Amino acid sequence: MTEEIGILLKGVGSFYEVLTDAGETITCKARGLFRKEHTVPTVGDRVALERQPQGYALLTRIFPRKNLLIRPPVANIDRIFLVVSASVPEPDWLLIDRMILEAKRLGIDPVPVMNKVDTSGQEPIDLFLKEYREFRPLCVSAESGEGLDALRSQLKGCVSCFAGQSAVGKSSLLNALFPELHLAVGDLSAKTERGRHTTRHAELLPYENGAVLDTPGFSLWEAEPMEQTELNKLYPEFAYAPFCCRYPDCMHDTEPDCGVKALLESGELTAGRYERYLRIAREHQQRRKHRYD
Ligand SMILES: Nc1nc2c(ncn2[C@@H]2O[C@H](COP(=O)(O)OP(=O)(O)O)[C@@H](O)[C@H]2O)c(=O)[nH]1
Ligand SMILES: [Mg+2]
Ligand SMILES: [Zn+2]
Repeated sequence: MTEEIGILLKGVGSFYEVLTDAGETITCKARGLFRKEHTVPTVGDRVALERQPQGYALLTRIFPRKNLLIRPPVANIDRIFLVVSASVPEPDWLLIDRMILEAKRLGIDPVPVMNKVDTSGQEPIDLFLKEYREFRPLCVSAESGEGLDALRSQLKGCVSCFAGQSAVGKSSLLNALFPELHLAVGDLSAKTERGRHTTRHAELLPYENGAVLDTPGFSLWEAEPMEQTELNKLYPEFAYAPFCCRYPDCMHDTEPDCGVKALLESGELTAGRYERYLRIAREHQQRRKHRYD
């Protein structure tokens, strides 16, 4: 039997739907061995399957995962859209900055998205574009359709998902991209969505050589404390410092000869992004100190 390779789109009971690299959707049953190995086939898994002369195809192998998110369970995410609102609710930028760091550590490409640009003036948009320019930020409106083509082009060829605070318009954006979804939107949807999560697992929607998770709702996942040198690498804008910091593990706080402080003084780095950075850096410093408590 020849093996075919594909991506696991969804699980329904003990059946799994796999989109093969040849573009066919095939319903499979899992090989009994997975249960013995305590391996749970997960949405997003790269899998091998073998068609059977009779009955369902068999899932025979799960390839090693690049990453695994647990709420909802999904493997091998390439890109995460971090959605904020241009008006209400007021963005929690600290949350966005933390999620950018966590995403990068997991090998996920974070793309900040400002939705509801139809409801705001230019000022919050300009600041957003400046602060997140290293992350190819997108400005969109689920309502007017503005910017959706740019968002669509970022969905191509990768496995992506949406995250962000409640009511920023994640469900509205998914509905705009996939009109057949009919996700509940608005105040009432908060409850509906929660109910939905308990009754049904997330699934991937195929989209132009890629796929999008139909369920937004990642909260912040727990981060291991980081070394300062690692944190420095996760701020791409620090690479533009006019000169290197005197210390390689510079926290860019009160140290002398700090290239990052020079960026701040020149206005290249905004006060907001810097202050949030410092707060995160101090937290990691504290957590490193108490790591073995
Ligand atoms: N004006 C405007 N309202 C929007 C936009 N996107 C979403 N909304 C509204 O914002 C509210 C929350 O949207 P929803 O998609 O449920 O947010 P979620 O909690 O992130 O999934 C709803 O009342 C939507 O109609 C937008 O682009 N413009
Ligand atoms: Mg929603
Ligand atoms: Zn420094």
